[in-house]
Amino acid sequence: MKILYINPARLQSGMDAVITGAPLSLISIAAMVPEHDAKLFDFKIDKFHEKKFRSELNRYDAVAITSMTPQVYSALEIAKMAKEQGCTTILGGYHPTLVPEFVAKRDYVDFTVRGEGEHTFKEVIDYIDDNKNNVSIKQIDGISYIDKDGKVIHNNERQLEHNLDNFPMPRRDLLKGKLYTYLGTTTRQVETSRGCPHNCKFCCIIKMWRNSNQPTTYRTKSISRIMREVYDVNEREKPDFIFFCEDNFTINVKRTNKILDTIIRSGIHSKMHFSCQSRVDTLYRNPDLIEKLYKANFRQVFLGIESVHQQSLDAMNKRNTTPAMVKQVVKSLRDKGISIFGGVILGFPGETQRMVRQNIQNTIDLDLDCVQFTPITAFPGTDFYDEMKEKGMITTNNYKFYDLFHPMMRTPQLTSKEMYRLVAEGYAAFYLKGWLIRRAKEYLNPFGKFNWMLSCLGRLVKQGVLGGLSMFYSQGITTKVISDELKNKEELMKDINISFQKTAAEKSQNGIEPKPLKSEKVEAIMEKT
Ligand code: B12
Ligand code: SF4
Repeated sequence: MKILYINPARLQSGMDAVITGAPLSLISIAAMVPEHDAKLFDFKIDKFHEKKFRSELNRYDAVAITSMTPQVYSALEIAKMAKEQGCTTILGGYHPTLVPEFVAKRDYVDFTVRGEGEHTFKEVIDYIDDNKNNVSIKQIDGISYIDKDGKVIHNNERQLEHNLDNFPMPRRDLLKGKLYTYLGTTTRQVETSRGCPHNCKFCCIIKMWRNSNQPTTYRTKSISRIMREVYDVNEREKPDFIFFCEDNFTINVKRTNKILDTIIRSGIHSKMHFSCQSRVDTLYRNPDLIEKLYKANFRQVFLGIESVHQQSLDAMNKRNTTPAMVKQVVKSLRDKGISIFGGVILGFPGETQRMVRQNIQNTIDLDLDCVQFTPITAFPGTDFYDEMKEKGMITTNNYKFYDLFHPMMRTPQLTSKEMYRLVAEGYAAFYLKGWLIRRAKEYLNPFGKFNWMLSCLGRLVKQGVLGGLSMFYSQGITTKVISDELKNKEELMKDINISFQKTAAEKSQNGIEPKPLKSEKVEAIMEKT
């Protein structure tokens, strides 16, 4: 059989302007059916001409399309086109998992795959391919489809694979010739674990990687498997960076240390840089980890900073994080020459316009290398979404706007229009008021801590700076949108400074220690097993 794997269109706004990540989802499921012909069409990279694309579709028996929530209309459009050209259509990924009905009810989608894709995809392909195993469609766990009476059927859920090492290596050969970049650097993703033991209010990871009879699921690959993947990427593609792409690479500190030690011992870190996503509380409690990350040539860390307001952090279920910890961790990382891409959530319920502006100003003061300001977003399929819907806070059902750039909800304090204005204000104040000069001074200094940037500076400027700026201008983001309130820093931050210092002082005076992390309990459990 011939299978075309499809990554849907680029988004107009948000991170897509500065990052083009390879679809690890598609190359992971493709690895499960190596006996079938495979090709990857990536709308973010490959040129699209409808006529040509349709005639290309004629050559395939099946298409496998991935979709996050804001891409879902594009994914459905492609599925419709593929069906018209006679292909069997299979859709999977975040949105089909979180809101399966939305996808499965379309008569041009043959199979909607929910949750972990590998085993389900293989069974679907075997089923389409003359049903060699002679199973009934009802026996394929993890799919939704329309039955012959026109009813949407959701089969039993697919249990997660216990041992991630049992999955074959992703089909990286399918990425050949496509230029995937993060802020201009050639970057490839490697996934070392799935799931997360935390429970941040706004996050959909927990719903994605979970057996419904368990509160949480966290699974890891073995270190030898991770190293095989690192070597495979290096040999094939020699990227500037490998990005350990799971949302929290440092969940289990002992395991993270082992991975870093192995990387250092192997010497592979002299061939490329690494980056990962981590949490402030983990790095705060484990400063040695920052040292070791640096030694292993990690030069970029994605951190969820979220808010300068403790009340928001608490309400987000990030009670273990304080603004003082954020400040400390950011300083420690940057002092070493590790750049930080921070995620900051604007307008969490309870935050007024003034509080949001304080959050923006605090982000500027932290002097992060890059920031993504996200209007508080409730992804459909999460408990947070249900709660916000019940309270009448959801302002649009158009998933196009669920892109972490446009607001999709309001709060008791902010309308969605005000929220959008604040996002624009945040980006303008952060990036258009001296950021470029500050960064250039650091990155262009051949003797400075960030001199590792020099090798990819041209591409960084082209994609990271010019791509980002042109996205801002296309969205009407200029310095004109910065409010007088944000311009008057002293007045704006006067109460923040007090509570900021108070938090730190309180902690040292009272000797208050943050509560043990749930992840540390998980570590203890994992050590025993
Ligand atoms: C790396 C990453 C990116 C990269 C690369 C994206 C890419 N092309 O894959 C970049 C930085 C570009 C990115 C951008 C965005 N991202 Co992103 N990203 C991730 C991250 C951290 C890892 C994704 C990954 O590779 N996982 C590993 C693979 C193997 O898992 P997977 O993709 O889920 O695929 C499995 C299953 O879903 C399923 N499956 C998936 N597709 C298909 C298709 C078929 C046919 C089948 C059968 C099965 C199947 O099988 C796979 C194997 O089990 C996830 C969080 C996470 N931990 O997953 C967020 C995440 C997916 N991103 C998210 C979002 C919102 C975005 C942005 C909208 C943010 C923004 N405003 O810029 C953009 C959208 C970009 C776009 N147009 O594609 C959300 C999605 C939420 C949602 N409900 O859709 C997540 C979950 C982050 C979060 N915590 O909220 N992202
Ligand atoms: S730590 Fe990251 S992945 Fe885990 S629940 Fe929080 S936001 Fe989601």
